[in-house]
Amino acid sequence: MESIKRVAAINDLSGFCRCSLSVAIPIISAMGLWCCPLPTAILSNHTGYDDFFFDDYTEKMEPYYKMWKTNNVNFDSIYTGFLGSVKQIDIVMDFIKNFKNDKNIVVVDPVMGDDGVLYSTYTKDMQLEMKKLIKYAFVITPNVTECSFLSDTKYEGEHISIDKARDMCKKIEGPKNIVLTGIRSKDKIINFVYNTQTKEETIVSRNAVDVYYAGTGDVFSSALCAFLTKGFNLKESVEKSAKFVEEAVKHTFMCKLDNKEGLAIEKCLNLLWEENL
Ligand code: PXL
Repeated sequence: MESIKRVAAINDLSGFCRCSLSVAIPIISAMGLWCCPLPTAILSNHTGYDDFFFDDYTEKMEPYYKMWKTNNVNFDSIYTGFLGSVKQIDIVMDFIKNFKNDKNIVVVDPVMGDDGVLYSTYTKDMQLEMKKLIKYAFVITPNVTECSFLSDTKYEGEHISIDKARDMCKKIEGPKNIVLTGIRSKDKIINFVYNTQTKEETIVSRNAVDVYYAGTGDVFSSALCAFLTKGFNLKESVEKSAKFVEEAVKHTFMCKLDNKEGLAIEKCLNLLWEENL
């Protein structure tokens, strides 16, 4: 009997916008994996809109996941994304201590900000706490803004040199691997993959489309987590995830859709099925 691998996805549920759990669930499921959500907050829409309803789920998270423990549930990977408070980051570390074993992997997307600024719900203390959480990760997937905050480096835009990318990654302590996403270079988007132990580095570049879509990082990290859970190595997983994002961006751009609403992944999910990428 073939078992279905499981991903514990710790992220918010934003009802309107393709981000966080609203993309993690379909992407992970489309790849034949079982996505088990642990919500961190429930929002009407993401915080990039001027107005949003935000229901913090901090107090519920522990009793929720303790039932998973009581019911002897286990996971092949643990994937964390948007977190709404310092306490929540601590709860996620406890979650990892409870569910990490010697086989499963931890993917931390340190969702903190974009374009050089932290998201409106993100405090300085949360930033410090995130530096602790990333120590548990097999891989983290910061964008240039998040990498700057995590490495205490001045943000100077998305057009950074590989030397600067490497310098920032070297300053980040804890995770085994870093995939620094969204570096811009002429008409390319570069993902800089850095192994903090062997110092090995890989550059994965794709064609850029000059529009920013909300939740693109969540789409990339969800796919990356799923490919890793399926057993692809990090380089293959980054290549396939980056290719998927490029296809989704091209499709969304072609359809002239609102960039605040995120990537129109619905008609691209078939690409994730088995050998389509
Ligand atoms: O895509 C990152 C993200 C996730 N969740 C929420 C957000 C954002 C970015 O704005 O607001 C609630």
